Amino acid sequence: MQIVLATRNKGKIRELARIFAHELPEVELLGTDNFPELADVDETEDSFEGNALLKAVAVSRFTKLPAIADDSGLAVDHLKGAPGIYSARYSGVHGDDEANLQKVLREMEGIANRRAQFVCAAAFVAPNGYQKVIRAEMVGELISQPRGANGFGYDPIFVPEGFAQTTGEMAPDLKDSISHRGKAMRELAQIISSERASWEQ
Ligand code: ITT
Repeated sequence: MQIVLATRNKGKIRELARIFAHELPEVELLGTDNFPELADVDETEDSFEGNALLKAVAVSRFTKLPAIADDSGLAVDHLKGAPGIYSARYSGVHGDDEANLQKVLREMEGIANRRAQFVCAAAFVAPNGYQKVIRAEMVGELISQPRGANGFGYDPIFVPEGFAQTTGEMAPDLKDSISHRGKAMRELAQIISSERASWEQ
């Protein structure tokens, strides 16, 4: 069984490959690199779920294969949910993790309420029109000095509830076991497996 991962984010690709190797070892995951003609998908929806579906539909249509997409981000309570769906381009430059993180830190300077959550919408779309979207979250707090070189994005400033380490300091398997992406993708993998008859014809 082949499924295309509809993402160009290297940090996500690493995590998705790990999670699916565990959950659906019989699946061969193809990256978007296998399809050089594939155009970038504009994320024009106003929700994580909407954008995840947009990406998965576009990639499944183009490749004629089932596709999985992840739309995710950091929602900070004091910033009324920002950067939210704009997490990848909060500083103005898409994918500049360091600049995005520094912008959040500047906006949180001196702020006592540091509660935030990572959100992931995981979408699966098959060529026969089958669609599924799962959303999951990981709650925690923002620190003011980045720590840890594992992970990507905002991981160096995020400490999950019940832990002392940032997700940037955690061993990859520990992050996967509690993360927004781990939870959403494990649930999605179970559905992909149990509903195979509905999306495979
Ligand atoms: P694709 O659309 O190609 O998948 P992207 O990076 O543009 O890649 P998103 O629009 O979903 O993807 O943005 C996700 C951003 O949210 C990502 O760039 C990080 O800044 C942040 N983010 C999401 N999950 C994260 C995690 O587990 N750890 C740290 N930061 C995360």
